[in-house]
Amino acid sequence: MLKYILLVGAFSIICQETNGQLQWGSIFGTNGKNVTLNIPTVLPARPFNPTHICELLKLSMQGIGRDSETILKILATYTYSQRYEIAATYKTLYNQDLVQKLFTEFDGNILDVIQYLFWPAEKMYAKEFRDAVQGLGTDERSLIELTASLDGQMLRRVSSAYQQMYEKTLEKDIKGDTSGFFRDLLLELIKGREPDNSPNSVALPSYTVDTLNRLGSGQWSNNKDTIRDIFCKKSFTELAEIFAEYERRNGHKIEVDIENEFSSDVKKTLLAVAKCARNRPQFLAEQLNKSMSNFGINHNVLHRIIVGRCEIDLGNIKEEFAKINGVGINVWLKSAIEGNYWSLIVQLAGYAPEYFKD
Ligand SMILES: [Ca+2]
Repeated sequence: MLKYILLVGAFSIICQETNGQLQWGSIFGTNGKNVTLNIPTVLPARPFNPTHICELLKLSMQGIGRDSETILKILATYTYSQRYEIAATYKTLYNQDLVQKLFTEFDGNILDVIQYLFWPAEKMYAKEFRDAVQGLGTDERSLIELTASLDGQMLRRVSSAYQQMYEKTLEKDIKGDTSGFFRDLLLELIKGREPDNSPNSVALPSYTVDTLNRLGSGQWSNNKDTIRDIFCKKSFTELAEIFAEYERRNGHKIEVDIENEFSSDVKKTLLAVAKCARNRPQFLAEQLNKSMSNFGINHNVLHRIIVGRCEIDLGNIKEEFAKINGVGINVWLKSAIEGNYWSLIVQLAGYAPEYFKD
């Protein structure tokens, strides 16, 4: 049984890699625009037999000693909805909370990852927002990353999850921790931008470029509402078209003007939105790369990017990361984390675990 599951797990990783290569690169979508396909690193694994998986988990956590290899392989092989089903089955079979049981088997930072794997994404991001504002000071970089990179629909779900979890609104907590135009931008962003497939997103980008160009040099900060509405409300797809048109008409990228017109956190927020509209995987790869400092790694950034994107576009983020850093996420992480923690993270990112090496 153990061999069977491991074999299935290995096969699903191979399929993902194959898919990754087949899907990789740009294709021309039906509307003639250049579209890059998202490459997840965790896909629904088939066959899927929750009862057999639970029996294997139970066996792996029985008695003294534990079979970490099997447990982590299972955690990283299945999608969120499959894990949800596994946990429900485990409860039915053994009348025990699987996550609580896993918590008794491991310790340290891996527990946060395990928790996130069994939470819906909006709950994870609500916790990440909470960590960014809670207590003295503010983690502006995280607020910018989260509000600039998440889809509008997700941000609306996060606001609702936040209220349920902390009995106060995300809006109120952001208001209390930030000020000025930076605060206005964040509050507008958490309302959620238009979705990329919205029928409203086909407005001519040249109209918006007209509006921006009419503001004039040095005047953007006197027209904050206009800037806010463009950067915080329009879909990423539409923004990408606006920025391309802006560059065509003005002879330079919009980022040059953002740099000149604003400073500090406002500038960083607008640049982050621009980057996400152009290439979100690249933006997230940069955030991941910056999460490592002389003080070690920022575990929050690592957890939310790996867990939050593994079923969406972590494959694309890996490609971008390798371009920036020169090595893969798996190798890069070896200088910061180790053991089961490292193993779970890299498997979620679609790498083979290499359990017994190092
Ligand atoms: Ca605070």
